[in-house]
Amino acid sequence: MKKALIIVDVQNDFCEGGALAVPGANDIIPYINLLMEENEYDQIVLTQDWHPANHKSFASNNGKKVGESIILNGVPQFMWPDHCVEGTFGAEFHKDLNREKVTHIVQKGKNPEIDSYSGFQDNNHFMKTGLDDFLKYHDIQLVEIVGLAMDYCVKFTCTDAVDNGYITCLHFNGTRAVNVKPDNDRDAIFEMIQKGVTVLG
Ligand code: VGL
Ligand code: ZN
Repeated sequence: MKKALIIVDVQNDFCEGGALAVPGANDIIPYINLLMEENEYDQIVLTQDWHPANHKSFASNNGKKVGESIILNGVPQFMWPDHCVEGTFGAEFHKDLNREKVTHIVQKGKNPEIDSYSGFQDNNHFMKTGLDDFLKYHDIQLVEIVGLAMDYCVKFTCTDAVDNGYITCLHFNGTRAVNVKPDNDRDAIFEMIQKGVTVLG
């Protein structure tokens, strides 16, 4: 059986000192590097949050405050600080992440009108990113998922992986939650387990 490692959004803006820093984010990088050393993955995929400067998930582009919510094209949208703007340092992968064995990169969140937490598709379930096609093309049946943030992009990537038919494992030690809402980390783990995600570590 072929397996892939999916590393979600390990980018400067989600790490220490970044525009949308996830507490403890930097601590997962050595763990992820070790996973890649100690396991033989058939594919290693990075996802990269990659927004145009006018992206509607930014509070600044809606005259809102960070933490408020709006309805964006029919779906609730949390208002984030400006982050992972295409071509900026914040959008780059963290320098300590070992990228030697990476076989594929998926950028998401490029359409200014809709956010894309999942590595598989946008939040409206309108456009696929190509990740499922890539994994199916390479006969991947099992995915292990790590990265940032556990309660947003990691959660939706995990639940979409289950929906797309993959045996899906989350490495608890390879992820951190941003927790902009109380108990969001706990709720996210509960949702993933209910969906059929196996939580490791
Ligand atoms: C993310 C909020 C906004 C994430 C991306 O990577 O979890 N969260 N954009
Ligand atoms: Zn984003």
